[in-house]
Amino acid sequence: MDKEALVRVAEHFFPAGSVVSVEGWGNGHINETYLVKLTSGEKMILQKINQHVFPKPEELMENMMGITSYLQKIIAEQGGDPRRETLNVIPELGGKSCYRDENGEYWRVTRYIDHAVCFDQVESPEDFYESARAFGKFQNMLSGYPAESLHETIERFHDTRARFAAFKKAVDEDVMGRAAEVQEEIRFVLEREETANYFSELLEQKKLPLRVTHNDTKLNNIMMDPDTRKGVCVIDLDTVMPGLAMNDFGDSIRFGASTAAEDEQDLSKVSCDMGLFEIYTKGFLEECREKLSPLEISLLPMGAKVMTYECGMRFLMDHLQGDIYFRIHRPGQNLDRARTQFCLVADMEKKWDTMQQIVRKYGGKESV
Ligand code: GN1
Ligand code: MG
Repeated sequence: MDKEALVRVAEHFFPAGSVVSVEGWGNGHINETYLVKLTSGEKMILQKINQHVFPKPEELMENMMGITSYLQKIIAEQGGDPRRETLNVIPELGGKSCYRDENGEYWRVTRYIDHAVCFDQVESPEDFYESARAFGKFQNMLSGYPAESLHETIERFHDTRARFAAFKKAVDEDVMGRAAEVQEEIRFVLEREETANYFSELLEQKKLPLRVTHNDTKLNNIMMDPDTRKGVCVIDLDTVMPGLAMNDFGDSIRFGASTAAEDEQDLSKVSCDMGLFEIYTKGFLEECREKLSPLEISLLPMGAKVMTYECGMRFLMDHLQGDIYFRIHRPGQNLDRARTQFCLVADMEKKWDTMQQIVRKYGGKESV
């Protein structure tokens, strides 16, 4: 989309003449994100919601308005800054939470958070610890939110068993003719069906509670203060829905405790760092331990494994289907991403006892 067209979109949120520039922003794989500068000197974030991924943008915005206003209230009560410590949605000039353009695309604006940065990789263990505290606090703050009022923005998002079935179908269909080249990776997924079923079975047995969870807790979905190095704001709220606490923990480990980038091609660089695993476990449990059951706490390592496995399966499935879901910047990038995830899963399997011990150490006395 050209710059003038983007400015015209932004002018549905701000008076004509007040938009100075609109430029591409951030590293998300799903929505299109832009930074808007205004004549007032203020900055805003403009996003086009990816409707292939989020087919009901209006429901998504209803969730987002509900969650952000709830969080703003709690943050203010706790003496924090509600304009900075959670997202603030700026409605379009007509008062709606988002703007639908003539092509049916949905756009939204949130206030830009000044003096805060996102990391694509952990720079120091302390940063990772602070991100754990921020996600743990997020879990804690939303523990009183009425989960039943939330729409499911992506159906069965972390239903790993359903994703396994979809994966098998994609392998059978092999629409791009790529399956023959990735037999080893396909086998890796198929050999671990019990990992795919693990949480689904416990949910069916009613042993696990559904909580309001973020569902996409990677390190770059949190903004940190570059001076104090503390977490400022949890962002990317599109997938906040009822889910499992272990998955929020696990997705953070998948991304942040890895010693390499998500799309690293040299797999000798990829492993799950136990020092980082420990520091994240400590920070996360310090903030939300009392909200979790002993069973949930004991399943945190399983959350890490399930989320990493699921994500690898999703990347591989997208590779097989022609890269229709995750944005790629070079051919084969989704396959590279899948390979790093499988490498991490295999590494976690080797380090399983250590992961369990670490969780027991921080899990409180009743943890199993
Ligand atoms: C996507 O939007 P982003 O880049 O924060 C994806 C996550 C994956 C992640 C992998 C809605 O997150 O589920 O774990 O990429 N989000 C959605 O990097 O599918
Ligand atoms: Mg993101």
